[in-house]
Amino acid sequence: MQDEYTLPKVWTWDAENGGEFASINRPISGATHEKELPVGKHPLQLHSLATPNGVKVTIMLEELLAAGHTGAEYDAWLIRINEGDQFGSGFVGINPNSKIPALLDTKTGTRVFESGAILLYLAEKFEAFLPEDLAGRTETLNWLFWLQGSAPYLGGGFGHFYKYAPFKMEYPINRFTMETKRQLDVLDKQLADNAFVSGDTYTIADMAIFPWYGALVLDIVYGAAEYLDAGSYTHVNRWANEIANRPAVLRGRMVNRVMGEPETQLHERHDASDFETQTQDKIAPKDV
Ligand SMILES: N[C@@H](CCC(=O)N[C@@H](CS)C(=O)NCC(=O)O)C(=O)O
Repeated sequence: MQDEYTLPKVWTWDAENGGEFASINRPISGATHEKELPVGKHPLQLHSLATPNGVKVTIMLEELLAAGHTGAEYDAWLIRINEGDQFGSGFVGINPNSKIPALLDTKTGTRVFESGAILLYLAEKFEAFLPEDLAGRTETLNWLFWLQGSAPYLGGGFGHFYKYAPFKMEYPINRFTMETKRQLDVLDKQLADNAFVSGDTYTIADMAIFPWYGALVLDIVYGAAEYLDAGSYTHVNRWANEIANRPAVLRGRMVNRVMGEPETQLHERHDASDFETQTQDKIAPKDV
């Protein structure tokens, strides 16, 4: 048994806590340095990284383009969160919460932060991937909000203690494994009766949930599929495989990606042709 933690009267910040993210986590908000954001040629300027939260948005943008919404052309700029880019003054100006993804619609000057809000903004702007009838729209938003509330238990809870904490601790791993499996069971039951998460059609709810729970069962995040017995969630697996093979999803997962095989990494995306010419294997063959 690990030593019990004796609470001090008042908590103080121990910057070197040994955890994977100790260098970027702080108990205060706001910018640490002045840095303007670059602006590209398209109305939509995305500042992001290909984490599950970031990928939700690049999947949506690629799906919109694939569906013929040419107004969804976008520039995707890389925010390296482990180097502190999210604390630059320009980024904090479009997201005071200093977390990717963040979007600026230069046509209207609208800033959008929180990945769920970005998906909803784009769905409403282009009238796509969100049912128009109130009942269908509400069911889609039920699942979008479900994801935004649930994923922190998967990422900040299970993923953190299973993979990133400085050592393995039974109590938090048990607690968050229990909750993660409960959430997978919720999804599995929903997908037993529905082709997509909110019904018969593919919506922003699928785009939000796939990068977390789809990636979990396909063993793309945390390497925990065996530990969670992820194969037993057969309906989640069926749905995840189908979504993973959509061309727009394959492209969306490449944008702002800085890990994995060089041909899967498109650090910045400014044009549809970048997928063919600007991946890391093409632009920096020896330097990746
Ligand atoms: N609820 C937010 C969560 C965003 C989030 O946690 N982003 C992480 C990467 S996945 C981040 O930017 N972390 C940087 C930091 O915490 O400093 C959303 O859905 O957009």
